[in-house]
Amino acid sequence: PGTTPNITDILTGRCEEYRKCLLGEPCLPFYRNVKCRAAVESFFKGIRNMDPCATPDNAYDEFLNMVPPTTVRGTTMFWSGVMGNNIPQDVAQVTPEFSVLEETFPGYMAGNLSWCGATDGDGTGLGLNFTVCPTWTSETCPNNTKAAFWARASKMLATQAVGDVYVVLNAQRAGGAFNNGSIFATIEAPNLNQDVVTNVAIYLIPDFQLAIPNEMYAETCTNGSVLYLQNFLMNMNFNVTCEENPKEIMWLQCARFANSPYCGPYAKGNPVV
Ligand code: NFD
Repeated sequence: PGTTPNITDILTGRCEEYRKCLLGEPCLPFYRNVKCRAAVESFFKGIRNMDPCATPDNAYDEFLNMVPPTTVRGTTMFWSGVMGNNIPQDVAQVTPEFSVLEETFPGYMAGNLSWCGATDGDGTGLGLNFTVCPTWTSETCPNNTKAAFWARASKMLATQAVGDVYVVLNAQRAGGAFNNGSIFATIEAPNLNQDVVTNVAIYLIPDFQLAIPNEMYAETCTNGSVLYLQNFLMNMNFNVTCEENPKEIMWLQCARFANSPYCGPYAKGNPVV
């Protein structure tokens, strides 16, 4: 895939926006003192002149310690398998009760950007590739520059989460709503802290674009990989709740996909007229 050629300017601009609390997100006094030039420099420091498929796990640690992801108690929302329409991100943006990684300082800075290291140089002398980056697959390019970033930021998000947390899963995801190889499964869930997380609420949502009438869910809260996830979390001593098609998410899905059979009078839970 292509890269974001003016990534340095974008990162700097977004850093200034966040630092100055222009985004309306919970904005800590700590962030006011962030030096954006230094932050952007540290973002690149660990990946310059590096093989884009052999990024060290800790490549972004200096950066992430300068602008750590933080969320308000009881609001942290994870998602997995539902990226296509940005539904969790958009719900979180207009719902103060939910905070996703993409709303945190590092998540906002890096959101929707593409970048990678380069060992052979591309003439810019920056040790980055401004033309093309290898596609992520676990087989061909497991430790890619971008994957390492989201993995580490996700780990920090999970580690700092306190109170009730949420995870939005796609009931119709091929292979199961809870995917064993996902970042949620491998990094976020295992780094939640049993001592401070009071409940893990699973929000199981249908894929409104794939919606097939009369087949409400491929998975429910009581079968398949979602049941497995609940047992996994309960064995880790977490309180767990699970809700199918929760109204907290559905309102936005129905605003976007108003003709879906999951919306309107025939949707589950709504009175038949
Ligand atoms: P997904 P998830 N390496 O829908 N997050 O649970 C690379 F390179 O399956 C945010 O994996 O959900 N890409 C962002 C990967 C990105 C890998 C990633 C991997 N090992 C994670 N695994 C973001 N904002 O861009 C998955 N991907 C790609 C955090 C996959 O191709 C969020 O806090 C797809 O484009 C969220 O709770 C995207 O990552 C959770 O991790 C999502 O894969 C979602 O990761």
